[in-house]
Amino acid sequence: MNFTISQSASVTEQLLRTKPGTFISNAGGSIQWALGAALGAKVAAPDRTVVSLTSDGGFVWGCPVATLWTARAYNAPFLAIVFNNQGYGIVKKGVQKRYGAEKISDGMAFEMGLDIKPTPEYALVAQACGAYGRMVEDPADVLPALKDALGQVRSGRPAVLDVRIERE
Ligand SMILES: Cc1ncc(C[n+]2csc(CCOP(=O)(O)OP(=O)(O)O)c2C)c(N)n1
Repeated sequence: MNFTISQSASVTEQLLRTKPGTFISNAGGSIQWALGAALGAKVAAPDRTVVSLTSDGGFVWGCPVATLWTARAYNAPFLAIVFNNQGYGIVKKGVQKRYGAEKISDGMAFEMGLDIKPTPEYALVAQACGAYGRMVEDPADVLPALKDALGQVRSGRPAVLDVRIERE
């Protein structure tokens, strides 16, 4: 399930899927789609490994407590990967382009509601719901974290990787 936004080009470049039904996106504008869609996909196809690729805005809007708790309680584990750039990146970029990046200070971006900073600890949100949660900052940790998280999912526990692609 893919609803990445600012990172969508690199995601589609790197995930070359040729089998139908293995890469599902939403052509509409619902930024929160990937989290609930992953839960639905797992319920519909319990034998498949389901991975949700979501922006941080999409994760927040995806009602993560309800979704992860349900995945845990109803035994529908999936992996959610949060592309955490600590803000509504595409909207921020548009505003900066229109008004000039130098005119939009960090303080103004926050006041305009373009940042999600300081970032919530999404790994802890996951843990609070009985899911596995891990924050990843160092690119060298991405692969081990993915293996870890997929192992958790295969053992029956939903998992969230909070991947920091932009730092404070
Ligand atoms: C339901 C819904 N409300 C509002 C929007 C408008 N919108 C488009 S992108 C975006 C935020 C993008 O931020 P994020 O989801 O964190 O993705 P990023 O660009 O940072 O990768 C919003 C609010 C939308 N697409 N869908």
